[in-house]
Amino acid sequence: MQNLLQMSPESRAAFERLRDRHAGRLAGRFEPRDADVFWLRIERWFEDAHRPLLGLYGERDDATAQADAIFDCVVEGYLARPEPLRLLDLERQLTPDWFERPNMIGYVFYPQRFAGTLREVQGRLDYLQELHISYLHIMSLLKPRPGENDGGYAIMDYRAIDPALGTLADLRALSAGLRERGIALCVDLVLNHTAAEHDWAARARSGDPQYLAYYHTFSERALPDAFEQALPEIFPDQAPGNFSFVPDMAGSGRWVWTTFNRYQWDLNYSNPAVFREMLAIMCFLANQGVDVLRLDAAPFLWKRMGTNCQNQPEVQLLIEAYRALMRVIAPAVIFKAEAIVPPDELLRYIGVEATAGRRCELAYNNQFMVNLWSGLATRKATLAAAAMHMAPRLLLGATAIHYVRCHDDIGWAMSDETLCEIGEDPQAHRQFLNDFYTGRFPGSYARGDYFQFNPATGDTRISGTTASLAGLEQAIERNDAAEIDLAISRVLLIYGLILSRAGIPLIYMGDELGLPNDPSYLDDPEKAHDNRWLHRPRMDWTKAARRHDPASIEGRLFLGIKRLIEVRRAHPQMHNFGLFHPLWNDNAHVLAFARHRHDGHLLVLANFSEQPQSVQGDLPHHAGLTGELIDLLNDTLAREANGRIQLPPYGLRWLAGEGRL
Ligand code: OTU
Repeated sequence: MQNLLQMSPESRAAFERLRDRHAGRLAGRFEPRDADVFWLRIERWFEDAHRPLLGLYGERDDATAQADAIFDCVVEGYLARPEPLRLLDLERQLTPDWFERPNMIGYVFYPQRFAGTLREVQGRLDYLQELHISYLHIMSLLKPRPGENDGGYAIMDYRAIDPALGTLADLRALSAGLRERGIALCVDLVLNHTAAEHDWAARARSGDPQYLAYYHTFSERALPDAFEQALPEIFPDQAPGNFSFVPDMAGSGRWVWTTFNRYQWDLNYSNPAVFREMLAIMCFLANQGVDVLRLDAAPFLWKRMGTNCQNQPEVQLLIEAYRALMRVIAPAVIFKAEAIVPPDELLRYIGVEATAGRRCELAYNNQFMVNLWSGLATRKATLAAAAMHMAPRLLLGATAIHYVRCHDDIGWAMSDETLCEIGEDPQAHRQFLNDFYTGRFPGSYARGDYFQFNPATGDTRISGTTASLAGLEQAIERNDAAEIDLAISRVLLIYGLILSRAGIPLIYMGDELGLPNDPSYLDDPEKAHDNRWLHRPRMDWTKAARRHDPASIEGRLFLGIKRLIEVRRAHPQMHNFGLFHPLWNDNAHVLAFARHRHDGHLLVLANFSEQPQSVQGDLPHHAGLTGELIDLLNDTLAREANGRIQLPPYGLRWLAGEGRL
């Protein structure tokens, strides 16, 4: 009632219409309390959904009918929500910080590469539980187009599972199995584009005007040419340009907007029918037991002439509308923005400050990821420290995914501003990192490859697994025990750092065993042109079998990461909801930051060099920590005889103490 009274007259009218259309149906289907739950939730979120919908589609003559149709879809979603998930909705509403807790540990893989079918994945869940995984991102689940499919990011049917992996029943069984183990399931929602073979695309191709309006298509080059003026290329060497000519389309052929590959057709979100279709797909996936929807390529959803067609304000309206509507249907479900964009842009994707609770709960912290690799290459923490000073100090109900690498390449998207601030020339620094991580820089230990080298601009990105980029592959090949030690310490340092931060740390499958680059993709004609497959190796279960042997490389990494996870889980300071306090200190090799909560205080120190380092003894005082400090990772006292705090090569310290907020 409260929320109803606060609605704008327009929203209230739309709400009343919805009630007239559906009150009887809901009352007929549910116990009174479950019908009430629907009306309470929709009252709460109506305005939050209606306002952005009017912003997006309000100028249309049929705006009212379009909005009504979208709200009808919400009723259908709620009616279809299965009972165990309805209970989960209530549980998560009572535990809104469920994804912000210290026990959240993420893991990501291609099911085919981890185990095989979804049933086979289910058979391997014990392995994940050993690492206390509580968030599992399974990529590439839905039915892709046949043949080349961009690693599963070209979907032909959003309501079917890739037949090579199993069926929808298998997905439901897997998600139920995960739920029993307390593991949330994240699935990609590829919402920027469909495969060219999707039913909508097939109808558009045949000239059906209703479906032509689902995509951005052009009979002549004039508009594409005008757009191209300001558009970058995402895959310049495998898919140059942003438009593809489809010769048999609507008679004489048309140009279709294809930001990524020619077989990935960008959807037209200025058409409310597209919005509604994707909402229905979100409901469908949520109702199969998906907990986290990863909004793939979110920045690209809205096009505007004269811009790079990324991060347009309408993208945020789309996210806000989807966010509010899904909260009515499935409050257990959260959104993760896949937006690999500069930090100030990124903050618009998650709900911070004025937008708290209205946008995505999660977003990848790409900045921290690239700064970790930059830190290892330069042996300096300066860039990561400078970037941290720009980050928000307090997050509530939203947080970051911290990761070391993912299935994509590493692009050096650190902000130019921060690079200049620490005295680095942005272009020269990126060039150095490219040289370093492809092993071209003298003395580099890394074994990576260029990804999408663009001769026009000199831009490139990097492919390679964590182990290979951190020097393990080379050290093993040279049989150099000291180098192996260092490489292992590097991997543990960067994984330790993502485990030190707020939010969800995300392990890429196989990094915990040091899996090296896998060049076998070159033998597969569907993959050979895309060297991101270099760092998407198959799980090596023979190596995994050595994970409990502390003398093996696999054991040192696996047990090392596992221990960090266990310490993290045990300490409330690791909860996302706390104050974050980045710190400068007197040693450029050492990254320092503090985390404060009413129930615990922590100073994190990380040494990016292969030499022992130390920092000023009064750093804890500057960080707001008092009294005796205990290192949670080895139970020792922190301060040494000379008053300085010592760190071993690539050392990480988690110093806990008393403090003030
Ligand atoms: C995403 O990545 C996926 O992670 C990729 O695997 C897909 O190929 C792609 O979308 C298309 O579906 O540009 O280089 O800001 O950086 O969406 C990878 C977001 C990408 C983009 C991101 C994209």
